[in-house]
Amino acid sequence: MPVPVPFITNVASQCTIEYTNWDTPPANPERAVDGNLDTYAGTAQSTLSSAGTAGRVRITFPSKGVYLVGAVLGLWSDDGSHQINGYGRYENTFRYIQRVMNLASSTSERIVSPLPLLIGGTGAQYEIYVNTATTVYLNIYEIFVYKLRL
Ligand SMILES: [Ca+2]
Repeated sequence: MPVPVPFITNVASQCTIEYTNWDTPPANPERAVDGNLDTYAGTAQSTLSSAGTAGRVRITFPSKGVYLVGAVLGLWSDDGSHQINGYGRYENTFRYIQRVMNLASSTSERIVSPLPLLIGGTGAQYEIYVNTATTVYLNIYEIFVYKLRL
């Protein structure tokens, strides 16, 4: 008989989530952690005068541990292509892990799932980068934070 796999709960709603560096942070941040893939926290927006970071999504875990982190995002801009960089937080230091998404230019919303991050630490961060002067838009449909072990 197959052994049942224990259900791992998404603890994103227990995390502290901050939207840093955005000109306009999302108006309804609670919708990023409401467990509903159809609702989004949005629309975060930044206008850049040159290539750079449009904004960050910082996730602080409810406690230190090993977590699998993912998201469903809607991302677009008036010009340019995008990168999403993934960081882990270890105590109060953010460390770059890897680029979790490369996206060609799109002037209409495109819904994507970046590569998941496996982090042993205290938090995670997505950094949204654009390669030219433009306005960038982000809708965060859902953030997933699965605690795998203490
Ligand atoms: Ca949602």
